[in-house]
Amino acid sequence: MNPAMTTRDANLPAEYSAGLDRLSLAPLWTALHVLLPQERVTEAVPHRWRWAEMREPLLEAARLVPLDQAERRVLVLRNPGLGGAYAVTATLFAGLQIILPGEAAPSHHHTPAALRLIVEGRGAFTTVDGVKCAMEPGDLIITPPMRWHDHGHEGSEPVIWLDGLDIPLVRSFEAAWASKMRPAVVPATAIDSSQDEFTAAGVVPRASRYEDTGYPQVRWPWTTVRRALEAMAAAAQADQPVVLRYVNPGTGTFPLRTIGSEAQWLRPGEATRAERRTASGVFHVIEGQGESRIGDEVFTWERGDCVVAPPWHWIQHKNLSRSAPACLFHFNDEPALRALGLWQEETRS
Ligand code: 1HN
Repeated sequence: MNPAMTTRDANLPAEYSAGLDRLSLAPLWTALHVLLPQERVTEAVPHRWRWAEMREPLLEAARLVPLDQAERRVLVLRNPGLGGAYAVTATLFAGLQIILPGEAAPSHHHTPAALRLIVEGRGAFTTVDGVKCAMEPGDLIITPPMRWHDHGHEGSEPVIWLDGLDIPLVRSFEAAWASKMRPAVVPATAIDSSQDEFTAAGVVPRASRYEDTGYPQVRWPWTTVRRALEAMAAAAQADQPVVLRYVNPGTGTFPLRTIGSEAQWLRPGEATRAERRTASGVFHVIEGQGESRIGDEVFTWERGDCVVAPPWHWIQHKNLSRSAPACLFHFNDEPALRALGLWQEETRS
């Protein structure tokens, strides 16, 4: 916790201090150590949200709140250290969204970047600039800044996904803005058209049939990513972590400018070496059972759980199964930190 900021120097004449106040001026010397502490401090704390405790309240929200009224039916993961802010870390937002068969969440666009990681259910889709993206458990879909998007559902069971956005970061620039909602658009094709150009690693279309928005790929199916992780795990040395980064296939760099995403495969019994980074982020369990140490806290986890890691906390994961792999999805603010010259990482030897 930050100590309170003092703008008054008790050693100064009261009249002088009052004069500064009137001029909207303040001495820096009373606040410098708070603005620039000598150790990294975070108000965000490590925390875990259990899927087993979130699922019912989400289904209940779907019974209680009509989508016409909510527009987006989301329960927000609020970091207990951030004083009730709609934020999971100082820069990131996380929430779980539920949509029922036959519902349509209207179309809009906004300055914050967003991603979705599908947690449960089949038959829903997100339309990004007219491109229909099927939502299957474990899939990643991005909706980049200012790209129109809506959600629909043609299936027969509730669909729930994790939303990750950079809203707190964008709000700190006072740059958060969204268009008015419009009715959901009819996608350009009746079936998923997100996978017709980037279907294999190492090859890209010489000419795309899509408009160049800077975001050539918006959906990464879990079946593809899981297969890649499994192949990598089979070939990797036992002491090498098995982690894949989601990238823009045209540039090989982060698909969004502010939010990075990774998928990690933990072999049976594997424990990772502790790492710390200046990035903050959220881990989400796609499959398996294990535990993560974040700073001084240890959280056990299973499928659907979310764990938040504040910046510069030592992070270590363990797969507690002796026979099955575990898969973690992770999103973070690494691209934003890199762009600002603030990226740093360490691995404990
Ligand atoms: C938003 O637009 C979506 O489009 C989800 O599904 C979550 C959280 C805050 C602000 C906008 C969506 C959001 C959001």
